[in-house]
Amino acid sequence: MGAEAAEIWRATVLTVFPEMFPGPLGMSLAGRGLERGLWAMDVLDIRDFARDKHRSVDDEPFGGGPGMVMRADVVDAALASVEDRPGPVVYLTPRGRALDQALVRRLAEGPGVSLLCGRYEGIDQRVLDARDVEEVSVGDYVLSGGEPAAIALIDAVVRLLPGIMGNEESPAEESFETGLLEHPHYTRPADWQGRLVPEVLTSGHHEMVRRWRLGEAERITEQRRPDLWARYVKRKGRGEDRGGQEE
Ligand code: 6GU
Repeated sequence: MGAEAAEIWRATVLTVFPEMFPGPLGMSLAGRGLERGLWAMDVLDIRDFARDKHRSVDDEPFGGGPGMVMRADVVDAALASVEDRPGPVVYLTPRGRALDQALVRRLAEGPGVSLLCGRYEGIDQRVLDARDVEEVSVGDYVLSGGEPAAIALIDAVVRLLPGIMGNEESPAEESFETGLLEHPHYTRPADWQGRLVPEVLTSGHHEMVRRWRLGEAERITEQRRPDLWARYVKRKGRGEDRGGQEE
């Protein structure tokens, strides 16, 4: 039996701002995991794939208009350099499918991901058509580049990897895995400026605490996120034990 060394989950980032990485990913949970070799990250500078002496990665848009467009040939060379890496290639763009916990889970279960970060107005469409690239957005607002989105995606994936979370709650218990927003949390002091902690939480009655938290999570989800609530109610009606986003 070949004792194959398990490959660790690897993020490969393609960016014109490599100095943005690891950034926040070098700290806290993700940073400790990186130091301990529980995951790995390679950051490639797209500018290194430029061919001309000015190392230009962008040019004016055909048809006119503001901003610059990343060149197909440069991005293609950058993507060619990662094509043997395991896992999908994701282009971070507000035009993409919304990142949700289901996609995060799917990526965490795979061998890794290559993340293409765009800057400027976008990337020449022809290279996106020519290569197998999944477009992913982190929400309905515009960032000045894909880098903060890549950091958010990697953070969300890495915290699900084996060994990262330690003694903390299992991901199965938390928001978006249950399909509900989180219940409120309280710590000492029990009386803060006359505001008291809900009595049930100091009762020591674990089943009552569990039921109270579920009730609060349901109340808050129904109030704030009718979209999540409708899905939760539907799944509960079908007797499914796990909420959250479907694959
Ligand atoms: Cl993935 N990129 C940029 N530039 N803006 C975004 C985004 C991504 N997701 C939401 N806004």
